[in-house]
Amino acid sequence: MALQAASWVPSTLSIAKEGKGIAIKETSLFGAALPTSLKAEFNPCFNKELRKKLSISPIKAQTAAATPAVNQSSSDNKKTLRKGSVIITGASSGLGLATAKALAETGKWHVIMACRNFLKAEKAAKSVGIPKENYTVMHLDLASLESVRQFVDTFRRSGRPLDVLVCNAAVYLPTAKEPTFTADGFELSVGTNHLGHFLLSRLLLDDLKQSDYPQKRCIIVGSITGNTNTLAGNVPPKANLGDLRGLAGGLNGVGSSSMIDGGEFDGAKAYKDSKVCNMLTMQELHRRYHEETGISFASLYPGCIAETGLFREHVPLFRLLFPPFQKYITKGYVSEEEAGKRLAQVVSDPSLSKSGVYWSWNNNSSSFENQLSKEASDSEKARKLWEVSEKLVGLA
Ligand code: LMG
Ligand code: NDP
Ligand code: PMR
Repeated sequence: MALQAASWVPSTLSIAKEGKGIAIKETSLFGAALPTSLKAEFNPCFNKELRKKLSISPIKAQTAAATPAVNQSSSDNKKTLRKGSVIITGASSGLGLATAKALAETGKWHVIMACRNFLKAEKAAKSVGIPKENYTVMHLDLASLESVRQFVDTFRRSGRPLDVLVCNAAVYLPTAKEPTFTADGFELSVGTNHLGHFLLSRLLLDDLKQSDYPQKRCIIVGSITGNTNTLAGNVPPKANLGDLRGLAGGLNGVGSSSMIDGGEFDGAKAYKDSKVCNMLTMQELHRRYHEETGISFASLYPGCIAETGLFREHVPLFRLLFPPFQKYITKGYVSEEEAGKRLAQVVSDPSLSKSGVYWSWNNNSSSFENQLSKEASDSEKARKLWEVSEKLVGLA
């Protein structure tokens, strides 16, 4: 079992060298053995894919970027890397904001905060002390495909290069009894978390391709709760995309179900399903574009950031008990600051440049390549998801 929060993992988990995956000798929770059904499914095809290539991408000569990646300092002839340019969706709170802060503080990154609430994002940036010259807020509402297209236009008109895209924003509606919908009529959690980001990343691929930055990356935030090879992923309701019949029907709750698998609406399940879509999309992007473009695609589980805005719709008792539960019982808790540093590593650390990887951290905060669940690494499902999603967002 690949326990992604890994608080009780280090003693039982050994991470083999490059590409050999993760070998679990024995795993238990509070001393009780976990069922074998929870063990990580070892997927040789996926691992082969991961092994295929280290993604230190070839540095190609480029002409389109606004600023050259390497500035020649005339005085001492020393080569310095220009500031990287990174778009982070949902950077107005939680993980996105903490990542923006961590990157901007280094002075090496200009962060484009792609947010639905312009004023909130400005205030958030100021409140955490991000230097003015290191960020720009641009409006993006992922719950509207038109807004996604407008954002891409605005970004292009800004003349900034795009070196890294971070698809981070998400909504979680665990207490909703009835589905709500995006401007285009998709169930809100999958519409925002998956379809909005799917269109965004597809449109911005061209911009990433044109970047002359040494390492260009596209990161989609995943989660442990979408992975049924973990304990957290087995807390009901479990993620399951089924045969994607609801998604193929448009997720509109009218002619078809509002759930991807065609079932009854369940807000917690819709969120977990959307995270599976995020992780599948990252792998499909990797298969289709990594070799050709040199872009590295990655996903991650940053740890349980139990106090973010993600839980704003949950019952107050949950919001009260969840942080101590994660801190003292599961030990999967991480602060926003720590989680932000982890995502910032995936953005900029040269040692995390491998493509097609789902990153996690152990309780010493060292990163490792984690194993996705069977469904979240199913390449046939990833292909089907890609094709259905393309139709829904108007790309096919
Ligand atoms: C459902 O809520 C929603 O109803 C549904 O719509 C959907 O959204 C779903 O998955 C999403 O959630 C269920 C949720 C709400 O209840 C739970 O699943 C409980 C989990 C809540 C986690 C808090 C546990 C509290 C533990 C106490 C922590 C104190 C820490 C102190 C530190 C001690 C140091 C030693 O329920 C609630 O929000 C109310 C929660 C009421 C919980 C009652 C407490 C029971 C105590 C249980 C102990 C927990 C141990 C868990 C171990 C599990 C082992 C397998
Ligand atoms: P937050 O709610 O704090 O942050 C979510 C961000 O997404 C907010 O900035 C929010 O904007 C933005 N957002 C929501 N809807 C839209 C939209 N339609 N258009 C644009 N932006 C939108 O939650 P987290 O920081 O916890 O979540 C960030 C990511 O981390 C998510 O992908 C989540 O799935 C993932 N994650 C979180 C974990 C956790 O324990 N918290 C664990 C694992 C993964 P606004 O400020 O306007 O509401
Ligand atoms: Mg979970 C290994 C222990 C572990 C971890 C790392 C998480 C992470 N959770 C764990 C265990 C448990 N959770 C257990 C044993 C329970 C039953 C008591 C439990 C319950 C629970 C609930 C009700 N957990 C939750 C919820 C939520 O509503 C959150 C959710 O599922 O959102 C989709 C959640 C989470 N648990 C996590 C993480 C990271 C979440 C936040 C969701 C996410 O971002 O994916």
